[in-house]
Amino acid sequence: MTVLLDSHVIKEKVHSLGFHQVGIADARVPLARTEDLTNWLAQGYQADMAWMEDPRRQNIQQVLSGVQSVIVTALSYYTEDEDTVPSGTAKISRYAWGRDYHKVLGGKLKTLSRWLQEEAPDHQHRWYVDTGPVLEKAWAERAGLGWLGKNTLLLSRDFGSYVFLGVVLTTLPLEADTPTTAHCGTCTRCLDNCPTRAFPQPGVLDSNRCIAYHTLENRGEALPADLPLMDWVVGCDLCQSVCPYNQKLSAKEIPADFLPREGVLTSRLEALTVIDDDTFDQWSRGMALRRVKAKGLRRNALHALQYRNR
Ligand code: B12
Repeated sequence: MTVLLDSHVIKEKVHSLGFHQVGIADARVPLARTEDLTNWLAQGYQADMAWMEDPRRQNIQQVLSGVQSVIVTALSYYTEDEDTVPSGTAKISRYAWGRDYHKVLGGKLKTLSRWLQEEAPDHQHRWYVDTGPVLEKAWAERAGLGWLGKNTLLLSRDFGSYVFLGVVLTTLPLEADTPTTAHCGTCTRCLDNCPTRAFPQPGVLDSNRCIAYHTLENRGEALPADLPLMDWVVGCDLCQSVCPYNQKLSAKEIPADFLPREGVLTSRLEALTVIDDDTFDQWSRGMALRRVKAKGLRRNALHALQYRNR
């Protein structure tokens, strides 16, 4: 039986895989956001993430030649657990509480791509979750999943910003969705709650000042001495936790994969300053925080403690 592959059929398939949101963007029209990326790079806001300068990120046709559509998916990772922890406990951001989202979304996107390959064998389909030179948030915005908030994250009324994004680039021509309007209004809670003032203007993040950047991507031996980590050791949620759209979310259909694993809400900063490689290796299996590595975690915990006690 031949299935007619139109946008509707594809979206049904995406939902059947457990994704919470899906939208389709026309890949033939260049993204206006590309110019924003150029400006962002010119300001040096990528800090040491030189891979952000990959020219393919500016032109999706260089990622997959002949790409006509971008299928953008979102999966919520919100759980009802409180993210407030007792003093002296290390703070680990929600995205890293459970199973590595690259694995969770990657599994689903692989299934989707294989299905597309079977149904449309004359076309090419390529999936990414975080791993490719693709402006995922900007494509999600164009595909109508939500708007880019003042904290720069993709945000929607129904799912807030605690969503992971994944994309499938395809040479299939598909009916595209319409972008939504932005609904941050005059609210500036995310900007005001950032202790390092990492947003030079609403909607623009300077990674050099971002706690998440320093805990996750800074590969230096030590962090800048004057950087307040506020006890964060893996990522940071300060510009999300205060967002009004993240307050009343339903965690009913969140994959069990994202429930907090042992230690993510209870590890003491002191203990993490001396966590040995083997213990970290055991603990971090299958988790996104593995990327920080034992050495990075020790560095972050030490910095957090030193900053507190200075
Ligand atoms: C690099 C990166 C980072 C960097 C830089 C973050 C950033 N904002 O760029 C660091 C390490 C800091 C980081 C942190 C986090 N990240 Co990250 N990150 C990425 C990555 C790989 C690329 C993002 C990117 O393209 N940045 C480049 C800049 C130019 O993009 P941008 O900020 O969106 O820039 C736009 C605006 O600045 C705007 N703009 C530019 N100039 C101007 C001027 C004006 C006036 C206006 C209004 C707008 C504007 O246009 C730009 C282009 O779209 C994506 C995955 C991907 N492949 O897309 C994940 C991704 C964005 N990260 C994600 C997550 C979960 C996080 C964290 C929440 C993790 C955590 N808890 O610590 C934090 C959030 C910090 C934050 N507020 O952004 C998710 C976000 C999901 C969502 N809901 O949006 C993504 C999409 C990964 C995924 N597949 O799910 N991340």
